[in-house]
Amino acid sequence: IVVVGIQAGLSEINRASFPKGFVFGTASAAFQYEGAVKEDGRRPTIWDTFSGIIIDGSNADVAVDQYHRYVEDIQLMKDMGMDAYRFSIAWSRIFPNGTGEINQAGVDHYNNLINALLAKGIEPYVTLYHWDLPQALEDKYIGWLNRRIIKDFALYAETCFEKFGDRVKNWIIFNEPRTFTVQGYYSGYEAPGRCSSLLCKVGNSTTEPYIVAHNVLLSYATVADSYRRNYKEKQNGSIGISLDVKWYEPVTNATENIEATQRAQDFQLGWFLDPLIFGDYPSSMRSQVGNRLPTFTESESALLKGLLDFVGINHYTTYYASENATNSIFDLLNDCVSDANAFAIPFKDGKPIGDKANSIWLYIVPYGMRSVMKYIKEKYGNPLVIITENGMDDPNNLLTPVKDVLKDEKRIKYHIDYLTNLLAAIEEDGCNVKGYFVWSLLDNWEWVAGFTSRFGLYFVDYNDNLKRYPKNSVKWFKNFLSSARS
Ligand code: PSG
Repeated sequence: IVVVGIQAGLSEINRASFPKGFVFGTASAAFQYEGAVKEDGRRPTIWDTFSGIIIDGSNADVAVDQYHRYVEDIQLMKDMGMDAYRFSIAWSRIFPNGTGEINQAGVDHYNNLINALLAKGIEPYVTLYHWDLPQALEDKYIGWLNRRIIKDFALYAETCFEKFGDRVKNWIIFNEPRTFTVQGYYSGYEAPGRCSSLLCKVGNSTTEPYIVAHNVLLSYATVADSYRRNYKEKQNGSIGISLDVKWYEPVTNATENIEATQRAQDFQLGWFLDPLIFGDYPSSMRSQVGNRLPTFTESESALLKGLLDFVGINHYTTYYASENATNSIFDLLNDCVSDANAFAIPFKDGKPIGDKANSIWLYIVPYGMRSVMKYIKEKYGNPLVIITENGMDDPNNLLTPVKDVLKDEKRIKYHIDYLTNLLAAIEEDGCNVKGYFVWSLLDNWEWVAGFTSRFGLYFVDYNDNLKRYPKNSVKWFKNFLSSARS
């Protein structure tokens, strides 16, 4: 669409353009937001102890201090007219040692947060695992590499259903298992920093990612089955997972590139969604990975199928895919797909696929949103989808005055263009989508990028007591959301 102005009234879409009941919210994660890492009984997670590179040398001990400022932050959501807030619970606040005794102070904190949201009419969407594994379980049995984790994770999840499920109706069991599997156990760039290259002390990049993913899937099945049997009816909620999905566009129409593009998608979305919908890994994965890929028993496979009430999709960007197995640039671009014998980059003939945001991997390609939605509809039988993350970042430019950083017209255009494509997917392609969450409410601690990346609708002043300031995109969303609901 042609963007003629920044006010929603002047762009062609607003809330009323979306189907009845469509939910708009912002998203966050405990480790990136809370801080207060030593308070109220919380014990360390694998991200507190992570010894890999954080590019600005920062840590998340304070982060953006949401642990203490959630009342103020909820008011910011309310000011925009947001319907919902997606946040994650820190496992190590509920069970500081991963298992064993419940920490009541941790339960109290999330009760307060949930009650404060509901008091303002904001619906909580709760992620149970956004990468912050209690260090105690890493020490005890190497965390996700050991099947023992299934039982401990199920205890944690059931405790959350038990304590919060009377008020929380939307559960996202895992955030982006592919990202933490690949970055934590293949490249080693993220916690727990295991890999076979010199970067890591221990690990095995060729086998561990597949073992971890397998244990994550079995954990999902155990938890979702328990929710369905013991809580769903009583609590009347729904349960899903958030998967990171780039759109892959074949770099040319050559058959080998089209086939490579399909393999790249199988190794990304299919790795997790095929088991959860069809009961097994994609056949391309089984043939390419061979005996390094764990297998499901018949009963596991039967259990996995049909346990998703919705599919959460975190979508940001689109890359070109081609057949080509060997290139070290893989690691840099967060595309560990060498087993897929597919190569994906955001360039063709040296030209970028779209405008770049700040993150090295984030190119702006709005039509990818529509393509991903259509692909999911066609391949997986039109399941209910929620966009659990979409957004873009600006650099933390220390020389630009705050008042200029607040002029984020690029972010406004990003959301207009992605939302327009999402709407087309719903209206013209018949995709079943019921929500859109912006990553993120506030600038926050962006993992390896530390504080150098600003994804927020609100700016956070790291030099002045973490004060929050609305960027222009806040005004845009406020206007967009103030239109009458359809
Ligand atoms: C998501 C998508 C890609 C890379 C990283 C993420 N991609 O397409 O290459 S991580 C994801 C995460 C959240 C981050 C946010 C922005 O769930 O915690 O802060 O996106 O990176």
